[in-house]
Amino acid sequence: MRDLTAVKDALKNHQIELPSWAFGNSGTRFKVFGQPGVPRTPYEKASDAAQVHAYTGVAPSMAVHIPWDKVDDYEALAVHAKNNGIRIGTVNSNVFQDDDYKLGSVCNPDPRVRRKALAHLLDCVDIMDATGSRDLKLWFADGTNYPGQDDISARQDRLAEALAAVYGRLGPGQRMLLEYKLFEPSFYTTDVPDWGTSLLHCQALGPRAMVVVDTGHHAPGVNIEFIVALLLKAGRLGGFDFNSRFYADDDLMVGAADPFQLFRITHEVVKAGALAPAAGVAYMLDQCHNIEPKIPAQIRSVMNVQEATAKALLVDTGALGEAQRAGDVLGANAVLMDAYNTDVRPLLAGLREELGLAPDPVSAYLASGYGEKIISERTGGSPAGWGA
Ligand code: PSV
Ligand code: MN
Repeated sequence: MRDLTAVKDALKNHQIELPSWAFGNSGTRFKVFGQPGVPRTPYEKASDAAQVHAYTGVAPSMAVHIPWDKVDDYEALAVHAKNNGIRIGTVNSNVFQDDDYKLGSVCNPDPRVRRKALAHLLDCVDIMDATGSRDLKLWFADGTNYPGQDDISARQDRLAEALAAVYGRLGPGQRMLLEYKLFEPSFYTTDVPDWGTSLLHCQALGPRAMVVVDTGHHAPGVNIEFIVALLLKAGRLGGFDFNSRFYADDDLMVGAADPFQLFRITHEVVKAGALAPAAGVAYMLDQCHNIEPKIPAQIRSVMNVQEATAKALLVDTGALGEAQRAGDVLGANAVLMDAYNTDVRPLLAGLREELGLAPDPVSAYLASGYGEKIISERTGGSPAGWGA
């Protein structure tokens, strides 16, 4: 696509979802460095997420993680989000932070623990009903550390049984997104380690079960855009958890470690016509900001996704197809690289001005005084963080 008006229209319609947990304190297993002014409640997280949308114009929803974002009244949380100009998006389940889950959650050999985990997943669908969320995102820490520890195949049966129960509970228009992860916290087997496992389960369930690609959940060197292309062809790409990795599940800002990979991924999405919200691919961030200020880091991340997407939209598909059909290896590669090497920052600055926004969202946010305001206002209470 090279028609600039069409490129801008596509970018205006593109929506990126923010994770509530990006606004709370986070760290590594070595240390959590607390930051001043972080939210103490899910309501304050939504207020911070709304700032990101206010300055970028393309981040109108915030995903929640249960129980980190447990509140008494989810409808009230949805109303608060709406009053701040955003909505509550994907509901993420959490069956990995309870002593009962030491040997797994829905794959646990103990039926009592499996029932407890399933009850949580069903509660998450109740929350979706209250918030009006479309997607339930499932990630399981389940797996084993030692050969022989448990029966690999029986664990798959337990997983399938739980997934079927949750799928059966979904309301009209609701979807289930199944995320995979190569390893961690389990190191010998992981029960959903890759896109193939996730896809097999989704296909057994039905069309509203889809795969989530977290860009940090692969072995080094894996060609993620290939996975994306195949899932799109199968109609099973439910969404992304975007972040950057150098080594493992680093959760750094998307587009920071490898902006070229992000471009290659977005190129596959654009080619498949899957950018617009109606295509049903959820573009979510799954990040933690351990040492950098959180709201500007989310703004920067949204801009990184936008830049990669703009470049993908600028690929001259006609010339690319021609070069590919002619077997012109260097010509085809040059067409792609021309788009990647285009400086899209002026295009995006112009786009923001058309939307009535400041051309540079980070400096506009920093000049707004919001950061100072939350530091002075959020004094009592406990700052939110993992498990809070
Ligand atoms: C697991 O590493 C994961 O990517 C899942 O999406 C979790 O829900 C999320 O991280 C928690 O940060
Ligand atoms: Mn994730």
